[in-house]
Amino acid sequence: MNRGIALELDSYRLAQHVGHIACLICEQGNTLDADVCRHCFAPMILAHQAQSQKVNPIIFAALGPSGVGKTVYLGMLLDMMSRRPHELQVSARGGFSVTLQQTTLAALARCEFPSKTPNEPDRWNWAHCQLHTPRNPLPIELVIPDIAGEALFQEVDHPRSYQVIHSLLSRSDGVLVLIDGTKLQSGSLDEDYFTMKLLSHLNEVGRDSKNDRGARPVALIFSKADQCESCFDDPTGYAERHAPGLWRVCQQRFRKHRFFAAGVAGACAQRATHGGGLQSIPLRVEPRGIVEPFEWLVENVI
Ligand SMILES: Nc1nc2c(ncn2[C@@H]2O[C@H](COP(=O)(O)OP(=O)(O)O)[C@@H](O)[C@H]2O)c(=O)[nH]1
Ligand SMILES: [Mg+2]
Ligand SMILES: [Zn+2]
Repeated sequence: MNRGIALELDSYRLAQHVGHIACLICEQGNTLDADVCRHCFAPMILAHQAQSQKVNPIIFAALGPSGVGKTVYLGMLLDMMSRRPHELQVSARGGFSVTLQQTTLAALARCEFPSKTPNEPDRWNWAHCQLHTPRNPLPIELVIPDIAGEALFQEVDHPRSYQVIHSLLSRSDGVLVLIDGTKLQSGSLDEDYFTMKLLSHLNEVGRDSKNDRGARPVALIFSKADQCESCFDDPTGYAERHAPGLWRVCQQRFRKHRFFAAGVAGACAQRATHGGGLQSIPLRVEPRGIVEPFEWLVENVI
């Protein structure tokens, strides 16, 4: 004889949550108790915090291939901006927004670079901050994630394979593109191709209307410039000489763009790893050119 048992259906459990909230990044609906968006895996805390302010935050994207220095740059940038006494300041909203700067600065203090950003979107660090500018009496909400380079290029090669990156690229109000200055210096054309590919893709997924394409401000930053000093003297001239393809794409397709150079380490050494490879270790922390691209971007967005 069979005995009946009661099984709660998934759909019935969902019905208990009558309220829905739209993900801040992909704008798809989620239940109120979701931690990460079920469509794109962006943290739902961003949507909850944004809802309390009534205005949609501005979104910046930091882009570039894996190993270009996105994590180190963003961690240092957020830390420097949060400690400034005057002018443009940044303050974190929620403890999770401090994690990126905390892990970066803790690693540098141990004479290490932070570990590689995982590929899974739910393991990325997102910073949700308030910008305090002398011009605006009210703070401006800003969201900036630290994404993985492999995931970014997978999305560029196979559009919509990473929904979160697709949404981020379409929704972002300003873009920081990092280019490895040391690789360009050594004559590698890979960086030039990578960035051209990225910018062409960015141009295609531009915000809302077609007229708007090319109006989005793009700050192009030569990273690790501490290892190639000539970047600092004239970043635009450096782009023209070492990355001519990229330079031309910027002239033709992005009305608002500017080249910058940035470096976090003052001096680096190489250490042999157990696997037989070499690992770069920062001997000194000497940030240069970190804040300027961000300030320029903010000026052009708000
Ligand atoms: N010399 C120097 N090396 C850097 C700098 N930033 C990053 N690097 C090197 O680049 C590696 C990758 O940096 P990371 O920020 O993790 O790159 P991401 O994959 O783009 O996030 C680090 O492990 C360092 O070896 C810098 O400012 N100066
Ligand atoms: Mg990273
Ligand atoms: Zn989403």
